[in-house]
Amino acid sequence: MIDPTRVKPIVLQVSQSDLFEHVLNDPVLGSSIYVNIALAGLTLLLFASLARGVTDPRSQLIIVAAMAVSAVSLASYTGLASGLTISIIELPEGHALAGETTELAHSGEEVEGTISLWGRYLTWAFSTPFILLALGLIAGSNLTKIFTAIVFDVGIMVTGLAAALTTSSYLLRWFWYGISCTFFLVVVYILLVEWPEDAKAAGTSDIFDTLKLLTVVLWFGYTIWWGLGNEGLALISDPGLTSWGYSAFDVVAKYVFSLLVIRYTLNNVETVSGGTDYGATADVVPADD
Ligand code: RET
Repeated sequence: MIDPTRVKPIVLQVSQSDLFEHVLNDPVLGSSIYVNIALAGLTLLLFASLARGVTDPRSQLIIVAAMAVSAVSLASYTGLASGLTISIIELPEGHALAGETTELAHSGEEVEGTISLWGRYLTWAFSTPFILLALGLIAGSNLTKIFTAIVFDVGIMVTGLAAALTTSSYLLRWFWYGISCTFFLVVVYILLVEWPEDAKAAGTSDIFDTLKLLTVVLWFGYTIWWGLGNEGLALISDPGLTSWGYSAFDVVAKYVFSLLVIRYTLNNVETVSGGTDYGATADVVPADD
């Protein structure tokens, strides 16, 4: 006979506090989030102190773009840590984790469904445009190409969010993924074909080629990781490990990237500069203090 005291209760509803407590009590999942909150905060302070003396408006714009990546990241990971941008979702039939339950780390209760850190994809729609803005400015590219890269980039993230949250059909999850990858190819084309030409003309090829390589390799990494992780084929089925993969990519794609951008800008203000009236909206040159 089944001993009723040993059967774990299945709860149907989880609250935001449950998800907050779950993250807090799951060391792998929790650390993948908390480490990034700390890094985002520290890099923000570091970048602000490094950039204190910069007065050239175009250099400032590049630095602000790089700093905005850390600022969005701080908000993004805080959303995940608080349980605000996490849900338990029931994956559709056909998915390797369909019918799975999740044991809540703080209470031991079982919930039907698996955990989705969907806030990641949402906030990438706000952080990655700043990465592309910094890259496009360093390459000396024009507004049309920067705008195109950013529009398709936001498209990648929003359709990626849709892929993660679609629970009605397994096929449709991959259909969204396919749309997202198609948008990604547009961004890859700009990064590998358009901007290197612009960077050559701007005399910034050295740094641009390094940043381009770092970005393309890591961005493919995110794309493949989604396919392998708990939301895709679930070859890596643990949400904590899947989350750590993204967190590790983030360290290089955001913080190392921004550090390289800011260091280059600080050391090459003359190359990067567009003059003191860059971006001015009137004929009067604004004061820089
Ligand atoms: C998803 C899944 C759907 C297909 C593709 C993806 C690509 C994501 C990328 C993310 C980059 C994130 C960065 C974050 C830094 O803040 C959404 C995983 C193509 C490229 C750089």
